[in-house]
Amino acid sequence: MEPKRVELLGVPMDLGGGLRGVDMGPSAIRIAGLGPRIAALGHTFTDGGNVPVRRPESREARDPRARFLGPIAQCCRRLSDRVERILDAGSFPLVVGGDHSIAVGTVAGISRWYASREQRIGLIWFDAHADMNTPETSPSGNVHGMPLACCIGHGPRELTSLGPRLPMVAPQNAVLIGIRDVDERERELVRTTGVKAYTMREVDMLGMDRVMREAVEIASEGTAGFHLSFDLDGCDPHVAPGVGTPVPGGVTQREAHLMLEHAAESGGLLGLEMTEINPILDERNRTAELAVDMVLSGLGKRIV
Ligand SMILES: [Mn+2]
Repeated sequence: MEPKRVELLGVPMDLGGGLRGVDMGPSAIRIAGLGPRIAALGHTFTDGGNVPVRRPESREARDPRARFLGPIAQCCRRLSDRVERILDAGSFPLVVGGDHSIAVGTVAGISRWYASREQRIGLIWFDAHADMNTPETSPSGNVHGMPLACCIGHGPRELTSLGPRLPMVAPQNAVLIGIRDVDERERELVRTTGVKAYTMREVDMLGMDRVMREAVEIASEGTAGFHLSFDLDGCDPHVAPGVGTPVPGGVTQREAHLMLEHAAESGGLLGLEMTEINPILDERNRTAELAVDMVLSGLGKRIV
């Protein structure tokens, strides 16, 4: 793989989830050696610092159907601007959360940059959950259960409108991988929007190799390439215990590596994002270390 200039942005946001702690994700992944290990691969690494985020203590949740929507949208707007500037500089955006609601900002930034060149982007979303609730369907009102819906044009206007157009990503270029816990009223959106969903059943039956080959094809069809948004809870809790909402029956460490290796080999990866690392629930930082391993595979690390 060609050497890249990789720029890290941390987004210490925990406004979108129900459990505290994912705001420490960016620190945990830095402590796990992210920068030096990316540099050791032959890339140039820059740490762009953190995007400022409001503390939940300083704000009221307000709308119970979309808690902290205002400050989340504000953070996503800042993040999207930073991501655009990274692309302007010819660098590769690597975003580390924080809860998964930050993906709206990342996707908005990448899609805006490509839209100004009259190109669209695809999206691969790795997750135990579909993240396709809306304020109308969400049982919890936690915005981290809504970002994929927002990226494909459903949800609060404060978030869906951050992109260059509505939707930021065409549903037919969006792929979900690894889901195994979908809310009752969320199902309909998963079924009807045109997003391709590879549940754990499909991963089991087809194998990650075929799933990822197909996913890359779908996300690349008519686009400049794709962003990969990786929620650590997509992995099995045995390998990634430090996540806010663990769900048994996830992908193995090796399957997750294979996914990132395919993304790297496709040549179409436009941005990469690691979310939902919760150091409070982790065991000696192993989930952050796993996230670093995943990033390295996504940036072209091979076994031999
Ligand atoms: Mn998620």
